[in-house]
Amino acid sequence: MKSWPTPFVPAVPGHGEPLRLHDTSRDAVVPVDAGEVARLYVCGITPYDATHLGHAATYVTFDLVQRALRDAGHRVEYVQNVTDVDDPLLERAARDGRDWRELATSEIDLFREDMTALAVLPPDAFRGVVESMDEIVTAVRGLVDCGAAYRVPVPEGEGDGADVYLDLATTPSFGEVSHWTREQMSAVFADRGGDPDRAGKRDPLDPLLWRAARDGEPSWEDALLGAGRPGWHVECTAIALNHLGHPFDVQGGGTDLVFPHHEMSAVQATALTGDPVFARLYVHQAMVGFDGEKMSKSKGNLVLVSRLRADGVDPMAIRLVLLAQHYRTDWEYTDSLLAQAQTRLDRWRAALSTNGGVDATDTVAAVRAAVADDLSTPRALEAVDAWCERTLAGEGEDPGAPGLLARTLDALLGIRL
Ligand code: 5CA
Ligand code: ZN
Repeated sequence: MKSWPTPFVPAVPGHGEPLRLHDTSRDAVVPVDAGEVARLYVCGITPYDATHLGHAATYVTFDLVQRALRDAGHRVEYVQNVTDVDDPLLERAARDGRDWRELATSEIDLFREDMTALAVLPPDAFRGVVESMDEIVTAVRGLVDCGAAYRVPVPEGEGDGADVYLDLATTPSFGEVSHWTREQMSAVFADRGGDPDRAGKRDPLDPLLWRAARDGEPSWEDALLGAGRPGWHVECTAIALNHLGHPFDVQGGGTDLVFPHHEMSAVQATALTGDPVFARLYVHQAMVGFDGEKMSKSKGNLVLVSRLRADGVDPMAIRLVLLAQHYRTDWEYTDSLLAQAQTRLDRWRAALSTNGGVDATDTVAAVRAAVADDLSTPRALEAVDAWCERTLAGEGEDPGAPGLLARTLDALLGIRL
């Protein structure tokens, strides 16, 4: 599907340092070590409600990854999916008496607007599940063919097909993304879309690959699988393999996706390709909370990007709220964080609209170094604050400094003043 407009990214003299990121599977900060082309897959939205600040944090984080990779001289191939058919979307559409397709379309449109306003670089391929059905079916069939999947007949009265599950007993790499214990896995599986109590499964954690058609649910015909729709994880397995190949460099999303989603996407890919590595790095954005809980569409404790925009908040201030936090630390949104970001933005605007300022060479280097060091954006912001304070105090008369720093903020942090 179409994504959204690409903002212009100015060139900054010189080159960024090689990017280092925290890899969940090794629990260490490691060099991304991409080739000339860096390949990035980020898990996209399930479009049943509007973009909240947690989503925005995730997409801004991987926007920074893209910007840092480009600055270090890579070309970036970036793929993002849209879960435009899945239980939460169908449930919300049913609850609100709306057509699920129409709900998805309107929320995807709003997401595009939010991403555009936040100056997030678009993916090269923005792929919905519905439009990717053939590739996903091919992946499920492949898992059946190689003996990694089994069928469980639909319970009586619900339909006459069979659901298809991955047989985790056939996937020895299971656990290598999260390194969680069975207890940890079992504790969250049901809350995160799993069905541990489904009768007939070989292992309660086996993930659903294909859900046979039920009355009133959308389904797609397949000669081998029967009518049905895909389980969640296999969409990302199929879309990533088809659009990026394997292994690719970075698999991204929020920490709520470490298990089961990224674990299952990876084992399914390994079962299909024989390649033990699906993504070289698994990078996760910490959870953004509000009112004492993870911000989530299902809980409804949302601060929406579109609501803030409608209230007249400058999208660059929203972006600065996000950049003021390190992506690996959970945090809670408060109005005072927004007020601080607005104050900072005003300060930066004032300093960068002077005719001259302190030589910006060291500040540019400090911003680059901070971003390349596991996206240490709070440190990058402090370096800019320091330059602004000195410049506003009248130190320095370098006429090129404000322009150079403004281009750096635009290119590396996506802050356009
Ligand atoms: N469609 C699936 C991924 S394939 C999904 O998780 N959709 S989502 O709409 O629930 O979330 C979209 C992205 O935002 C995911 O990467 C998710 O990890 C991230 N996310 C969701 N809630 C938060 C939050 N409170 N803080 C940070 N990131 C979040
Ligand atoms: Zn995903």
